[in-house]
Amino acid sequence: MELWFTEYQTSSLGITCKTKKTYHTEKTEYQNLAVIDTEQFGRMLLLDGIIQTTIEDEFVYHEMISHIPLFTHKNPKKALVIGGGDGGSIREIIKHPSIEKAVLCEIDGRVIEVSKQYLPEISCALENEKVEVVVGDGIKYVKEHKNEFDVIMIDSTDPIGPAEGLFAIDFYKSVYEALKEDGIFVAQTESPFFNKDLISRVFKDVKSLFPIARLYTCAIPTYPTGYWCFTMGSKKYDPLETDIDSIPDIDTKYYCPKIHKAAFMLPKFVKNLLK
Ligand code: AAT
Repeated sequence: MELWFTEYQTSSLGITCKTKKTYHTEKTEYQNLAVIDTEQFGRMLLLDGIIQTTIEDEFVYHEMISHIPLFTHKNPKKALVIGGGDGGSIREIIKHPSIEKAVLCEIDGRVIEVSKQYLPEISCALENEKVEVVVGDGIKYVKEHKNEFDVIMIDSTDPIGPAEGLFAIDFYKSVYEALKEDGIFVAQTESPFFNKDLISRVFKDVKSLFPIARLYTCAIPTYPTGYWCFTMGSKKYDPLETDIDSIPDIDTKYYCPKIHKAAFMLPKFVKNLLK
């Protein structure tokens, strides 16, 4: 018997995948959590029926949320990931030799445990000695830390439920305060086709707080529209001025020095969202 999974991305559009196996389903304190295996994208982590990451395309998101800010910063030592319980962003951060400590603050401990069990390729660095895992609300964690991090990444679910506050200006203010004087933050900010108002509002908020605000994009086939963006706020370093010739060769599949700058070259309709 053929079994297919559909994520309803909007009320009139979805992505459908032929499945091979259901590894896990549970209702956690925060959300419905599932891991399924699909023909096209391999194992997939679902939260409330929404694709969070898949074995086949996770590299794009995790490399792009991490290496762009880490190589924009000249010497990142301490990094924080909010959300991202699958561990993919942490795995990329650990590839940077300058990193001394990487903290993961994920609200749902079950996402971490289930990722360790079924997505070892993604979660593999969570046991690294440089990594501290905190199970708790990222909003509270960021508020309680001042002047501490070089880079903060908001690797969050879509702006609903517990993640809603992670897209609010008050949260970005506490992110500003949790960063050191030359700190950088990046947030995943959804699809330029479907989330125009959100992208415009977040960019305006970030620009009102940080001297440098930038937006960059990449291609992620399993996220709505396949075209995704990240918003960066930086206190000192401009990613467009990164000396890309000095970026060392690290083990990546999407990110490379040329993409470091090319990702910021925006189509007109995306640029227009930032006016
Ligand atoms: N690495 C790609 C996976 C994610 S998962 C995002 C995580 O954010 C989830 O595990 C969720 O439990 C966690 N989260 C949500 N709200 C909070 C919060 N307030 N504090 C800490 N963690 C939180 C990103 C997927 C993007 C999907 C795009 N469609």
